[in-house]
Amino acid sequence: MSSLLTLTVALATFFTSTLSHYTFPNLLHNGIQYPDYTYIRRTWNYQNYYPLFDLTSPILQCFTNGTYPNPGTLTVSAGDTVGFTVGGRIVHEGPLLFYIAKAGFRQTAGSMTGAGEVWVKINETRPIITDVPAKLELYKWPYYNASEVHIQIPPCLPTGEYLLRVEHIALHIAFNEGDHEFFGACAQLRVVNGGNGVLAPYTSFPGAYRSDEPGLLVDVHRNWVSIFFSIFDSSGVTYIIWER
Ligand SMILES: *[C@@H]1O[C@H](CO)[C@@H](O)[C@H](O)[C@H]1NC(C)=O
Ligand SMILES: *[C@@H]1O[C@H](CO)[C@@H](O)[C@H](O)[C@H]1NC(C)=O
Ligand SMILES: *[C@@H]1O[C@H](CO)[C@@H](O)[C@H](O)[C@H]1NC(C)=O
Ligand SMILES: [Cu+2]
Repeated sequence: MSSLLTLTVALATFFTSTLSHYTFPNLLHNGIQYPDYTYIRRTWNYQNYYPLFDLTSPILQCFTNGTYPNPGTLTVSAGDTVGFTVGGRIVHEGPLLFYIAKAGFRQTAGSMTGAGEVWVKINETRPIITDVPAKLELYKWPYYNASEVHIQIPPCLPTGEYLLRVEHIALHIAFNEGDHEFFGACAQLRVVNGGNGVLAPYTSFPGAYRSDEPGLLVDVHRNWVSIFFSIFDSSGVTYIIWER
């Protein structure tokens, strides 16, 4: 009896994690879908699709834990659009964000860790609100049920090597502090034909988020009147790259 129970619990856990959670395994560029974890660092959850909860973990940098196979670095032009496939589907309420980090002196996209104040947010997709007051139901999030996500490399981004970090934050039960779920991955890119943009402001992982900030300790099911437009601003990290 107890072994049957264990099996049932194990199966339930398996289905919960793989059916309702997600990864970002394939890079998309110029009509090509690259194989799993090619140009993308293989993430800590590539088999079980688990969410990351711990905002103090260095895993938050690129969603890797320890070693991963060398993914290589893809050459793209500034202004190109790149995408990530979603392993599973994005089935939770929450914003989709993209961050970028430039390789420093004597670093490459392959050698840099993503540690330190090196990250700049380049995009954040919020819910589409047509009625006020509004509950932030699943369908109001533009990436609900998405099987791929896309980002334009800013045309003004300077030439160089970069990590491009995709992040989806699930907020469906974030009314309990700590019950935010983080999913993401980093692509390694060599950006050519760049511009004269200035990256700012910088943040770090861990460090960018606090579990009690208004954007992460939030009931997305209640009736928002006006403050919903600012609930994802609270990390203090806003856009973007300034055109010089
Ligand atoms: C990360 O890897 C270490 C060492 O293998 C392991 O102890 C730890 O549980 C892993 N963390 C997660 C979140 O899987
Ligand atoms: C962010 O991404 C969204 C969705 O792809 C797009 O509509 C928007 O223009 C982007 N914003 C910036 C500042 O690039
Ligand atoms: C998600 O998308 C798939 C494929 O387009 C579709 O078959 C499915 O019905 C969608 N699910 C929901 C809940 O919208
Ligand atoms: Cu979940």
